[in-house]
Amino acid sequence: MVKFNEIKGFAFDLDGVITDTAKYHAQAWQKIANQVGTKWTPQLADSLKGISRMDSLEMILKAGNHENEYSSEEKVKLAAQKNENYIELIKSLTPNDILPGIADLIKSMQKQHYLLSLASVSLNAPVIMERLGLTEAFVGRVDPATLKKGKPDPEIYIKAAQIMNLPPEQVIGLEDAAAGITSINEANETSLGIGNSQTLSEADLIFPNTQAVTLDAIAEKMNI
Ligand code: B16
Ligand code: MG
Repeated sequence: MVKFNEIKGFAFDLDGVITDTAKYHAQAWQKIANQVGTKWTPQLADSLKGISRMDSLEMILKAGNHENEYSSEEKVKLAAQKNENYIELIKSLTPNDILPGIADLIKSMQKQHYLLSLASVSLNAPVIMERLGLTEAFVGRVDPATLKKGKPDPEIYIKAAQIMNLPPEQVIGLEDAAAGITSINEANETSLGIGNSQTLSEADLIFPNTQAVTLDAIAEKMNI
């Protein structure tokens, strides 16, 4: 693992790291699952974290063996319907919805002149970042519409480093989902996982929750 003093930038996942939009994604998808007749389970909800909208729909259909029952057009309509449900739910987001410790972490990074970029596959990321009051803190974000492949492919984290003009070795990627950790590792960045140490066992650094992530704690883990 690289030493902490080589790090110059951080690439943030959004859902599960900066804010808990997962609960809104789950609510919105549950309606679609009911509609297509797929049983909604916490495991299914978990497996959709970090997965793009259309890929999530495919997984929901597959979980109920309905993958061959819908045309491409019908799938696009179902995904659009999910997004309408979701947009309704995120209307009430405010800076109070930033996960514990993350606003302070971002402030301390800015103070120490680290660069920050956003590596979210969510097409709704710009409006969410605006509502959280965080847009200005980031030098930029990867536009998920430009990606050939979503997480776990490394493309999104490679682009997140390029946005900061940094080589991947100087970047730490922060993620709550296993697919995201794989993406960071394959991009040759240092992976920081937030959550369950079993699910995130591939991460270079693991923190149990967002509150535990501070620059000091990261430095301590990397310099041993
Ligand atoms: P949208 P992340 C991901 O966000 C979510 O974890 C995932 O559940 C969602 O399906 C995906 O964004 C796409 O979101 O429908 O808004 O484009 O973790 O990459 O920040
Ligand atoms: Mg996430």
